[in-house]
Amino acid sequence: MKRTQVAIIGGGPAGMLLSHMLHLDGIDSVVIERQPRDHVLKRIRAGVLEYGTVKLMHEVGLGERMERHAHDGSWIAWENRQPFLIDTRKHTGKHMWSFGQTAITEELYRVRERDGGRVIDEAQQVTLHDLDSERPWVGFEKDGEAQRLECNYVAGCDGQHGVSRNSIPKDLLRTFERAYPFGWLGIMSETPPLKEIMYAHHSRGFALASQRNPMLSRYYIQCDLATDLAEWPDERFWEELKRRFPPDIADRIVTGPSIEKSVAPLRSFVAEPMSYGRLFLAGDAAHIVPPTGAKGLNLAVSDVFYLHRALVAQFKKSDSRYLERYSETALRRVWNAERLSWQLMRLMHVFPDDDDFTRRINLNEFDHLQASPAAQAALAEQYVGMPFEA
Ligand code: RFL
Ligand code: PHB
Repeated sequence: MKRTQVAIIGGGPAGMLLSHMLHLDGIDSVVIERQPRDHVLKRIRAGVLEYGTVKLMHEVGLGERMERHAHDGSWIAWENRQPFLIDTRKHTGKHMWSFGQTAITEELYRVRERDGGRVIDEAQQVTLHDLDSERPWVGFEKDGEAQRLECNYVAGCDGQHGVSRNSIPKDLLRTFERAYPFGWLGIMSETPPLKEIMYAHHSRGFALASQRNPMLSRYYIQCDLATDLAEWPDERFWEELKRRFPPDIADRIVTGPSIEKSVAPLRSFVAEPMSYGRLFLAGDAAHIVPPTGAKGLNLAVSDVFYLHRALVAQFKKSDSRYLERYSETALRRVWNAERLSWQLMRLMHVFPDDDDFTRRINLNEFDHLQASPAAQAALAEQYVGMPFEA
């Protein structure tokens, strides 16, 4: 327990996928997670995955038996106008997947357990040391006892509020940020979802219809950041949701009791560089996208793809070139997703400072997208995800 090749901070999808992929190449890792296991397994988050994300998961033996649904893309609806499909299948030959993050996390924990992977749950006071030396180590407390784990490399996969990013000296880290002045109120309900995923703009605010399986729907509406859930009984949510979709679509929404309800704040954030000495950041630890482009988990997976390749080259061939270029390579894809998510945020939501000019520009952007196959193709290419770089 005292030593491993790669210490992975955070047992979310990024950390667990990295641990699994390293294991397939015979590289040892230990995952250090702050939360209890059932908390990690119950977290409800992503629902839409890129074609390349699911393809990679299959290549590493994951997801065959998991519930998933292919979609030709997602729809964009606009008050009083005809909706259109971001047709990824037509424009790129690739489809999108509905694939719940909860199921992915469960699958990752299942295979790591099967393969004897080491995951330390409920690790407290995690600290990173000597990252700029050849012998970094991780300190933490488990069951009240101080522990020390030595390693060759540290992977910082501990999400938005972890310790890894903050272990990089302040003067070496540059951050870029947009906070949005509203949130998403989301519910999960055991009702049959709409057939397709649909983003809707309305003068009352944004709404999204998504799904997890044929009897599990996921819906969101744009809400005030100060929203009090007690003021949002199910009936009020359904009524507001339906008002934001075109009437013929609203009529098809099947309502029922919610089994989960929460408010998610929305943020764009990037930290550069994504590495320092022997520490490499991956996933939400390095960047956050607002959920409009459905990119967060997809980016976590592409970071892991690049980081795994780099660590394998280092351990197996003493080739450090990929590690040296990791941050630069990962960031190209990150910024692409940041731009798309930000654009879709601007287009689809009602901002408090929107004036008539902005409203006309957004309306024109929708009309242009709806009428122009070239504009739809450009959107489809980004929505389905840029390919991983060689
Ligand atoms: P995670 O999932 O946050 O996992 C990080 C893990 O690190 C642990 N941790 C620590 N461990 C040790 N020591 C510490 N000091 C630690 N601090 C934290 C945490 O407990 C946790 O277990 O990050 P990771 O692995 O990078 O994965 C990122 C994704 O979870 C995230 O990007 C997505 O969920 C974003 N997202 C979506 N992504 C998509 O690709 N498609 C979607 O459709 C999509 N929808 C969404 C989303 C996120 C949402 N919310 C709530 C933010 C919808 C929503 C509403
Ligand atoms: C979801 O199903 O949770 C979901 C779908 C599409 C998004 C974001 C979240 O853009």
